[in-house]
Amino acid sequence: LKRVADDVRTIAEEKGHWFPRKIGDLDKCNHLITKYDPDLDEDHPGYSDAEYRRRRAFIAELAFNYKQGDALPKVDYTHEEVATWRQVYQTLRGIYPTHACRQYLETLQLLEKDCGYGEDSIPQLRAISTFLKERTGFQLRPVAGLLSARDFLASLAFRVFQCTQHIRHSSTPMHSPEPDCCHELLGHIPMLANKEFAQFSQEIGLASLGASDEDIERLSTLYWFTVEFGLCKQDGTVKAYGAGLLSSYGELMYALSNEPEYKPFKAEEAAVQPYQDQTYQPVYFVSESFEDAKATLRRYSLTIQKAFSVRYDPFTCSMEVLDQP
Ligand code: TIH
Ligand code: FE2
Repeated sequence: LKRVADDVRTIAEEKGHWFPRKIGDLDKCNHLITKYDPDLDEDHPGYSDAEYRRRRAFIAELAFNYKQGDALPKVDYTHEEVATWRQVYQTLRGIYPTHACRQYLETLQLLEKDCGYGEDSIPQLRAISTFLKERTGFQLRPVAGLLSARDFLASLAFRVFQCTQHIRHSSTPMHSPEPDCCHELLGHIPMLANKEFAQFSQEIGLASLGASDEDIERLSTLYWFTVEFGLCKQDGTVKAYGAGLLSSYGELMYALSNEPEYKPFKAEEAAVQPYQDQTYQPVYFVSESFEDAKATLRRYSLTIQKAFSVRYDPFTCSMEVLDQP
């Protein structure tokens, strides 16, 4: 239950949705979406694998018990899990030089040098969070699965990225319709280690706080077509910067083939484009450059109308809310 009564009610609360005011409030932003669940969905490759389901439940429990400020849980990955990781790492690593954007390649190299990235073991969130915090101020928090868009975006406002810790089923290494550690570690982390990217991720988060349901829907769709599945031009060719592409060999190859449709990236258009979350995207948005994607997203975030504005105070890790009557 939320305690509102003893707070002074501001315009922010009267006209909009509750949102976290301090970093510890992220403990309340844990509403999961149960979609593609290995316990409930017959199409999930783990559905008929009791051991996989037990493992998922165990790792999910680590996230459910986590409170802001706790040490990040370490997972002792099994041989089978490491074998899946190795296969994913090796295959993707081979095509990154030709398929990933420059910014991604730069930080991936750093992660390999300073953070234990490699095919032999699955890096732990604890070490990565320390690395990120020094580079861009982002920190990680474990999450049991797919979060509601509102909760997920809210954490970005605090430079907190919510990461799953389980791995995809060994039978589907080249694509997973749900996030797993391959997606977080190979898709998101290298991008979050880039200063510019970290900044616009936080800006999307700030824009989401207290926004209407319709604005959250548009913002999360925009997030989908950029942070998850964005392409950009670099040195005359198209490269991937979206995490959902950079963690899926199958979709990365497909996205940069001549099969899918490309549209020039425009925020207003991408924010309302219907999307596909069970298999490859039929449409990708290509921006003129990485910098252009960033500037466009930032401009869009500023157009979201709210009755107040927020500013993050990094000293107290809390939001300053400024009413704008
Ligand atoms: N499809 C991605 C992968 O195979 O790594 C994972 C996800 C991206 C976006 C949502 S789930
Ligand atoms: Fe993601």
